Amino acid sequence: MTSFVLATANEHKATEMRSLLGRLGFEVVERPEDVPEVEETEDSLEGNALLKARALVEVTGCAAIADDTGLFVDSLDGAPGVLSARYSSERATYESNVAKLLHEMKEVPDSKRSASFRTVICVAFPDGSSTMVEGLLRGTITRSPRGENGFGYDPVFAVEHDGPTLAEMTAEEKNSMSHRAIALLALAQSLGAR
Ligand code: ITT
Repeated sequence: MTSFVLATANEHKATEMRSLLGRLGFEVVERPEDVPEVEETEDSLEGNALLKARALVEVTGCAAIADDTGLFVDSLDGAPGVLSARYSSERATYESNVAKLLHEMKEVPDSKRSASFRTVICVAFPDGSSTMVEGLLRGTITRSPRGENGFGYDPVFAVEHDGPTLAEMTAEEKNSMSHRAIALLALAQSLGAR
């Protein structure tokens, strides 16, 4: 069984990845607690995913898997994008990021509220090689937060206009169609062909 050290320090992302990777037949090794958080200094999801995966390979000597995700809003020219975690400030919370997003979009009509979640998954191996895949989920930004599940921007992201937000879905429902699920399926296919 292929096993990876999980590079994320975000427990919400880690929970989704454990469940999705387990279903695809991968074994997940927990990130050692004493590994410092990697600063995301690159200006692309690909660059940051590679940084995070390589940092864990260096520390553990094992294959590592990292996810870098952003929300790209069309009417905001792709913002918050790569800066999704720190959109409202360096000490941002999920709530402050969502509040800033809704504020920036208050004049944007329903017909122009399209957005995408994009996840880049990178697996880095001890021999220096790496594999990168992506998953894209299109949807729209709602006018106010709805739902208690999920995390981050889930309460304001609906896949279908007037449909439930990702935070109104169960974990199983989100995992059956999310950007992260699509990326991990692509990873399983890519590693199968390796
Ligand atoms: P690590 O770098 O340690 O993995 P992070 O929280 O910085 O954790 P990202 O840079 O990948 O992770 O994600 C940026 C932000 O995007 C994250 O803090 C959330 O606010 C948001 N986000 C990521 N995945 C999401 C999802 O599935 N649903 C909603 N929001 C998400």
